[in-house]
Amino acid sequence: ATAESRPTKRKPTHALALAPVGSPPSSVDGFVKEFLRELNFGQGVALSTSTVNDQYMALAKTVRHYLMARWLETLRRQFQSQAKGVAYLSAEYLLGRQLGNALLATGLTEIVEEGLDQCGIDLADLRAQEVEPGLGNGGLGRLAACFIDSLATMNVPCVGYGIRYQYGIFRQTFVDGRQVEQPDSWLTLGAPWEFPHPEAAQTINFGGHTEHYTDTDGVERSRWVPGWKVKAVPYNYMVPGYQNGRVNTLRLWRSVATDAFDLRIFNSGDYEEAVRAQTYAENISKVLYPEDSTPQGKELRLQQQYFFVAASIADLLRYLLPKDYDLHNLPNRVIFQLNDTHPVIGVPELMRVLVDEKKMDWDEAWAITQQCFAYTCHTLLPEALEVWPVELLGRLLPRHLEIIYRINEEFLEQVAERFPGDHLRISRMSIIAEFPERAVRMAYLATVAGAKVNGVAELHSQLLRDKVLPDFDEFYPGKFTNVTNGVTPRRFVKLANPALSELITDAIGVGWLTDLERLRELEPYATDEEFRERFREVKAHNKRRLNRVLEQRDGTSVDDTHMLDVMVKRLHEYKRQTLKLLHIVTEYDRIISGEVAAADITPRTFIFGAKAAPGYKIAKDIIHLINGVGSVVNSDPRVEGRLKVLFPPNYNVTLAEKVIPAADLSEQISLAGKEASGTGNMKFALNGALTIGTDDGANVEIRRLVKDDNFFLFGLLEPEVEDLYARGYVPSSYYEKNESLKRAIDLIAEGAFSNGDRDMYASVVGNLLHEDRFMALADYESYIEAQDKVAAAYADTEWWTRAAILNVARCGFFSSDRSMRDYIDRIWHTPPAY
Ligand code: CGF
Repeated sequence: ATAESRPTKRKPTHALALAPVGSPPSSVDGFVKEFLRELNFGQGVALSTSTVNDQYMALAKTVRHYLMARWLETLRRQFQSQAKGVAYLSAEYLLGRQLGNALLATGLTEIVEEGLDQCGIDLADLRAQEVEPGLGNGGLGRLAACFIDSLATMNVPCVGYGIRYQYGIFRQTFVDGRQVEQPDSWLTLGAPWEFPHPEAAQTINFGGHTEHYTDTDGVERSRWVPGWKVKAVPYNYMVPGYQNGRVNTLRLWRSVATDAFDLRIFNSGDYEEAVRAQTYAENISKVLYPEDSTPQGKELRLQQQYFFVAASIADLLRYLLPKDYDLHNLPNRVIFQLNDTHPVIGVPELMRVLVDEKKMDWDEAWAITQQCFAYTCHTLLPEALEVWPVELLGRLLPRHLEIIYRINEEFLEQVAERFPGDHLRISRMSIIAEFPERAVRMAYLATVAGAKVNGVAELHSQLLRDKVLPDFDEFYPGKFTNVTNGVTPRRFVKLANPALSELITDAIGVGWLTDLERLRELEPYATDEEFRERFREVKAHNKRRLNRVLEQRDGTSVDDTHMLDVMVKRLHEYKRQTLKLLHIVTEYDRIISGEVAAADITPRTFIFGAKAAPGYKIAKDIIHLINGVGSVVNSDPRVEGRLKVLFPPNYNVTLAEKVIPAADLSEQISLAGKEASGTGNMKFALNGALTIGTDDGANVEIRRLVKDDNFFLFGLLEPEVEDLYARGYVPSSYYEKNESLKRAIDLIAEGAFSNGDRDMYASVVGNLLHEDRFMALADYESYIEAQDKVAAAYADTEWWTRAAILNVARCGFFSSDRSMRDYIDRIWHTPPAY
């Protein structure tokens, strides 16, 4: 070819570089081409030699391509418009599997199914290959995942910030009925949904000391001279909205050693020491702390908290704001939502950045900070409110401790001014506790700094104001508000329960998935016999589906003629798995004592799913007991198979998506005043299970909406609980008074579930009889009565189905879209930005 005919190598023009990338064609052919290309060029294999994992990886990356243009476009518009957005700070995101959600968001499911079929691949096999990122413990982490889903679907700008733990929540196995924890190696087979950006790493400092100096402008300033540092490397994840063309970002941080740090040690010739330093740095994001609701106060935990919050604040200032941005406008650009106290160290961090680094005046910086943070409290248990010893905080973050002291000093001056001479109040409200050791009360710091403080259900928010932070409520009128939790209907109805979703759409048309209150239109169908029949067919279908899963993973099954009675949640004394167990033992005792014939008992399969924190001894003993009871009940011929107890190990989001749609009865039986909200309760009701529950958390609102007749209420009310505590609670008196309770406890104590061994469950029995902090024995009688009503009601199939349909129809309120609207209206003021 002559020089003239040779194609010229032209650089892309500016316009081209800026043009959004195109998506692959949304056709079966287009998909297959793209998928095979990924398989060949991405995985380096031919279809004929590819493994299921290769195919899964290729599929995930192909689906990513379909989201990419929307993602880049979202980022571009966000930067351009600088519209106010949410920076959701959460140490946990319990995401669940990503593939199904991405397919749903892009509307590609059918095309992919058909395309894969042409390649001889079953989509279901590839779905099953995905290991869910278990980067959370329970409700709090799952809530964060629901919220970012809703914000993307509602077109609200949001970046989720968190930690990319190398090991998420442990994998639970049972050995002789006891919980054994295994590491959760979720990254081993590849992580196709993440995008690492080492070039955008942030340096995070720790330790050292502070210095005070006079600046060139004559102002007294402070600076932090850190002792050691690590690098925070961001990993981006797509957060696609539901079929709306928007993709928000979740940015999770991984810790690695800084090059400089390494180099210095390498140069000194100490190779071993250098490797140790590397490991030390990487430890920060190594593992999720498996404590739910009871923080352990470990140093590494504080390192994690500061690590991700400091990285996130620096990231936001560096990448999401234009150069020379006037930080006085920050409150118009971002609101940092503190998901519990875990990220509260972000408050002194923002102050440090503004005052020490950006040289802003303290008062100005404080005014900005107070508008930029809002705090969600998720608990009522005093032991769950995080407190950091001053010694530890000062050693790890000396400058932050100084800042906290100053915030506290100024705050207490205000308190003293308002309440002169009220020293008790001042010590009650101090951010620094003096006993049993000097420590920073993170919830107080968050309350003082936050523009708003919210609880997570009506009752919880009320108790928060009345019992946990009453002084603060008085001091800051209007600061406290409630936002009742919610769950995303995309994952927990559409993806988890396609059969029900289809039935709903057949009845009321499309649109309900993004406007869940429309489920109300189902109400008239509750009285439609044919609809009820179809509704029951959906449940039966979901039970069969669950069976296939259980058979495959554990070799167990649910009898599909049984009522499915489910209690899935973290193992915690306040949630009262023991109360559920006492009910099962009572049913068993009724049969073996001859009180009722097995044939006259409503056949039930009980499913438990629960992880116990590895150091929580009594919780682990309870797990052991559940398994003990299960193995005896399941194999006793006198029971005639009418009762069955299943405890599939390693309950997680993936299993929840199969268990919840199959359930008939949802157990929400915490002691009144102890469960902040619960979100499992919402998922069950939306999937047509009836609730047996106490007047606690969001149960209160569920019951109000579905109406009393369609909810099995039992137990003490919160004021009665308080009253009973005050009068002196004696659990053994209930044991003495109630014959069937006595028999149930005696059966356990005498070894009926431990081959006659009376020691095996002595800790649980002793705890119930002599301590019973959460009053299981006090609520036993009322619980059994309610369970008897459940059994009778279940026998009336038509009544039960009607009530189940009404539960679905009336629970649209519990969409996390509604929660987000409430946050937006009352706290964030971040309207949609397209
Ligand atoms: O947060 C919880 C859950 N354990 O993660 N709290 N914390 N911490 C509460 O106990 C639940 O009641 C609540 O639903 C959940 C999310 O707000």
